[in-house]
Amino acid sequence: MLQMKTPPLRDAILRHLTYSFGKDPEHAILEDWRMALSYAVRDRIVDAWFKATGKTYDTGAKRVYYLSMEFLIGRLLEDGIVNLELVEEAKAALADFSKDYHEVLADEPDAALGNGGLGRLAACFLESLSTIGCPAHGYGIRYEHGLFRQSFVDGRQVEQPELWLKQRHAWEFERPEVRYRIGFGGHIDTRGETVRWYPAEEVEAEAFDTPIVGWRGHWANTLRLWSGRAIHPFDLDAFNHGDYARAAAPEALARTISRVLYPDDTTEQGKELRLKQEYFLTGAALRDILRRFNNQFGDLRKLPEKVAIQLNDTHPAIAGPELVRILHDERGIEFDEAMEIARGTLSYTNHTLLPEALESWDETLFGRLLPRHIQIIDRIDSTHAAKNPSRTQSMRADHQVKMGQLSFVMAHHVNGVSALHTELMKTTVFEELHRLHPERIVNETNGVTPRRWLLACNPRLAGLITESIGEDWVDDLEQLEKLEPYIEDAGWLDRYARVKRDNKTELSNWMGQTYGLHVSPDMLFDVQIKRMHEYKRQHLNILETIAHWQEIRDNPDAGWVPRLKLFAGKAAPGYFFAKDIIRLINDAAAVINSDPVTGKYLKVAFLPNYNVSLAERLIPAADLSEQISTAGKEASGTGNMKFALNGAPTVGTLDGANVEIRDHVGAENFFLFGLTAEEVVERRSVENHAWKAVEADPRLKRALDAIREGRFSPSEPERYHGVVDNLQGADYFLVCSDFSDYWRAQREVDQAFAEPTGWARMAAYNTARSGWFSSDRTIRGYMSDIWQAKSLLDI
Ligand code: DL6
Repeated sequence: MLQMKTPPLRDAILRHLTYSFGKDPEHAILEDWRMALSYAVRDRIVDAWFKATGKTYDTGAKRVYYLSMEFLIGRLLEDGIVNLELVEEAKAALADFSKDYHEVLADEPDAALGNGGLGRLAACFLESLSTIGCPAHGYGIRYEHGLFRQSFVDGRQVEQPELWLKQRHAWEFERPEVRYRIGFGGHIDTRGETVRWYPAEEVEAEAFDTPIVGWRGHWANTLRLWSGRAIHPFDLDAFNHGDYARAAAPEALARTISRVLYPDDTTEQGKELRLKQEYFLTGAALRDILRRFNNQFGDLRKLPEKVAIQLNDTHPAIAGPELVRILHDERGIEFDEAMEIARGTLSYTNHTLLPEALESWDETLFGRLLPRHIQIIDRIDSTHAAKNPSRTQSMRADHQVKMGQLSFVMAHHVNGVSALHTELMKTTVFEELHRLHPERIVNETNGVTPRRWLLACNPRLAGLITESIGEDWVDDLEQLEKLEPYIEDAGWLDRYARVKRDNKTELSNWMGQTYGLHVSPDMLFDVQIKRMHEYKRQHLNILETIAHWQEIRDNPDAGWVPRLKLFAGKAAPGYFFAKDIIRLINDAAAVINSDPVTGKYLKVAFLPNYNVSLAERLIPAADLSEQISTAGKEASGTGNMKFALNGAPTVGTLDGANVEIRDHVGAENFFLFGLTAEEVVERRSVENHAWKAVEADPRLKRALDAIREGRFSPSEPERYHGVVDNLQGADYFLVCSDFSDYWRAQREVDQAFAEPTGWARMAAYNTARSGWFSSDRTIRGYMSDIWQAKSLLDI
C-alpha cells in the first residue's frame, strides 16, 4: 500500500477547505470549517480502515455482522477527534484560523437514525468492536429523515421532520457500484424440488459506508447503510409526453423505502412499509455478506465458521428464512442442512418483553409481500415441531407470523440485555422454547462506550481521572476502581465535587442562553431523560414533583433542598397518553416555575428535542439519575449506566440493569424504592390496588386532585381527567402503588444532598465502580459466548 506522510491537521484543514470545498479562509462559513476539519480527520480514519480491512482479509478471520434497523450514532466528528487523540491539535488548528472548536463541533447535525436505547446500544457496540479490533460490519438503513424533531406549542409536543441530510454529511462514502435488487410480492414457481420466487416489484439497495474508528485509531470497521433506489430511475417516455410527475415516480417510490425511521420503538406501526424496510435491510445485508464470503471462502457449509450475524431485536428476523431461501432455492443445499447452516450463523438479541413490542405480522400481509418466505417459515415451524413433539406454541398461530419465536428457533444463541431481563425471558415470553433448548439463552448485560460517555462528554472528569490513575481506564474501564482510595482523600474529593459543580454551571449558563431558564448550580439537578412511555413512568416523577411543590407551599421555611427537575424525551406521535404526560409536565412547570413562594426551592423544565447531543450535555451535569420504571418492564437501560459513570447516583427500582448497577456501586450509593418484578405481578391481582394506594397516601391524593381540578390547566380543567382516571383506575404500571416509597426515597435524596461531602463520596463511588458497564466488556462477552470471534489487534 502507498505510504504517505500524514500532514499536520492544520494543513489538512486548509487543503480541504481549498480543494474539497473551494473556499478560502476569508469566505468560509461555519459549515465549511466543520466539513474541512471532518475531512481532515476522516482521512486519518481511512488509513486505519484500510489497514483493518487488509488484516481481516489476510488472516481469513471470522467477521461479525450486526443487523439493526437503528444506529443512533449522533455526531461523529468529536468521536473521531477524541479516538484519534487529536483534541488539542484540532483546537489549536482552529484557533489559528480564529475559529472556536466547540462551535465547529456543534455545527454537525445529530444523526438520529434510531429511537432510543436499542439504536444507541448499536452505536456503542460499533465503537467497541473497533476499539477491540474485532472485524465487523454494522448493517442498517440510511433514513433520509431520522427520528422527528420535537418542539412544544402550548406545552404540546409537535413533530417536524428531521433533516439531518440537509447539511453536508462528512462521514459517508457512497458506493454506487454496490447495489442489490430486493423484491416484493409476485409468485412462486415450483417444479419438483426446484422452487423459484419471481417478485412483482423490485427496488435496489445502494450502499453508503461510514468508517467507525476505535480508540487510538488502531482499527476501524464499517457501518454500511442501505438507501432505496429505482432500478429504472427515470421514465423518459413519460417525460417526453410532458408527464413529469410520472417520469420521476419510479425513483420517488423506491426512495420511500428508506425515507423515514418509524418513530416508535414499542408498538407495531406502519405495517406494510415497515415490513418492506425490514426485508430491504436484511435482504441487502445477506447478499453483501454472501458476496464477501464467496469471494474469500466459497464453501457455504463453512459459513458458521467465518460469519456471525447478530439480529438486533426481531426487526431483521427475516434473515432466518431469507438465508434458508438463498441456500436452498438458489444454491441447491438440502432444506434441513440449509436450516442448520443458517442457525449456525445467526444469533438474536431480545430487547423487550412488552407484549405490544414483540413483533408479529398478519399472515395475509406477510404472504403478499414475501410469498416464498412464508412457505419457508411454515416448513421451519413444522420441522421444529416434528423435532420437539412436546411443543405447544407455533410461530404461525392466530393467522400471524411471530417474529420472536422465529428468531429464537433460527438462532444458535438468544441473549437478554441484563441479568433480570434474561431470567424473565426464560420464565415469560420464551418459557416453552427455553425448556426445549435450555442452553440457548445467555445473558449479555448492556454497556456504554466510555470514549463518548465519559472521555468526550465530560472532559473535566476525564482529566481528573487520568491525572489520578493514568489513562489506561479509557479502554479498560474497570481500572476506575483504582479511584477508590482517592475518594477518602478530602482534597481529591473536593476536586471531584468541583468538576460536577463546573459542569452544572456550564449547563445552567447554556439553559439560560438557550431557553431563558435561569437556575442556580447549587440546586440538585435531578434528571429523567429517555423515550416517553408509561412503563418508564415520567408521570410518577411529575406527581412527586407536584406533591413536593404543594408541601413546600404549606411550609416554605422548612429548609428545603433546592431542586431542579429536568425532563427530556420524545413520545411516539400516535402515543396519546405519553403526549399528555409531556403536556402535563410542561403545564405543571409553567405554574411551579412562576410561583414566588417556592421559586427558590423548586424548578421544573422539559427540554425539547432530546437527542444524543443533548444527553452528552445533561449527563455530566446531573446529580441524580431517575430510573423509575415499573420493575420487570425495562429490559436493561443504558442511560442508567451513563449517569452512574458520570457520578450521578440513581433513584430507581429493581428493574433491568439497575439491579446490577446497585450491586456494583453499593446499596449505600443507590436510592432504592418500589415493588420488585414479582411483587408487581402480585399487586396487579389486588382488586382496586390503585384506589387503595391513593386512599392510603394523602400527598398522592392531593396531587391527583390538583391535576383533576385543573390547577395546571385552568383554561381547560378537564384536560388531564383521562390521565387521572387511568392512574386511579387500572394503573397497569403501578404508579400509585409505588408513589409512597418513591416519595420516601426522594426525601432520603434530599437529606443526603444536604451533606455535600457525603454526597460527593456517593457520586465518586458511582464513578469508581461503574467500570463493568463498558460496552467493551459487553462486546467481549458476545465475542466469546456467542460469536466465537477474535480480536485482530495483536496479530
Ligand atoms: O438493549 C437496549 C435497550 C434497553 O436498554 C432498553 O431497556 C430497552 O427498552 C430497549 N428496547 C427497545 C425495544 N424496541 N423494540 N422492539 O428499544 O433496548
